[in-house]
Amino acid sequence: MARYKLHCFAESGNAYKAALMLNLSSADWQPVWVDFFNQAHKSDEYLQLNSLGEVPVLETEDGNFSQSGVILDHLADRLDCFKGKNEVDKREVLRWLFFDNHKFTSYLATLRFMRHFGKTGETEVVKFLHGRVTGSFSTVENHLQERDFIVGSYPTIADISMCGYLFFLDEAQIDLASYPAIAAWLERIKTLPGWQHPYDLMPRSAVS
Ligand SMILES: N[C@@H](CCC(=O)N[C@@H](CS)C(=O)NCC(=O)O)C(=O)O
Repeated sequence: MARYKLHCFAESGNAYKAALMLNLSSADWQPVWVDFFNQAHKSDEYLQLNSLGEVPVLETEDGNFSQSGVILDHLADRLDCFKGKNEVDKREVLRWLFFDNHKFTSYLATLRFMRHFGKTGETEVVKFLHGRVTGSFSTVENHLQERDFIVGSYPTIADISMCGYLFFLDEAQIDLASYPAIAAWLERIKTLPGWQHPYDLMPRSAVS
């Protein structure tokens, strides 16, 4: 049995953050597919695993963890990689994890869901989300003009978290042409040994 079991589905950028970390770290892991589009994450069985009713969950020898940021933090500690190298960088990693969860992933994931899976058309809500996404992209673009990775010269879990939905940008209908520093950063992430696209790393639903 693998050391880590990741409850996930390939369309999930949040699950991808954990899967990518596991793969980049050469960890012994296996995916456990969650039938998200049939609401498996709201079943009694799944709620026993994660009372938040969210994907991902990582099963480990220390216990089960949910929230991708918590999972990344745990793995960085346990596997001793992709951590901040000093006190300032450690806080910088946390700063960007919070930013990602609040302003970056949250709006982008919802925008992509509405456009690609919900097929809602360009409603007022979609237009609002598009504005929030492009605003946060500008912030990240400015930040990355000065550095190769989120905290500086080396990759950390902040990069792994922030890039979670950026390999689905076609589905979100966001064009990177206006964000060359983000595009270059993504190319750097793709060269890390063990990088794979989310659709190659986790089981995919038949309906997506
Ligand atoms: N902040 C959480 C977000 C997790 C999340 O929202 N996951 C989605 C799938 S990508 C989900 O399970 N949504 C179900 C729901 O919101 O009820 C994390 O980083 O893990």
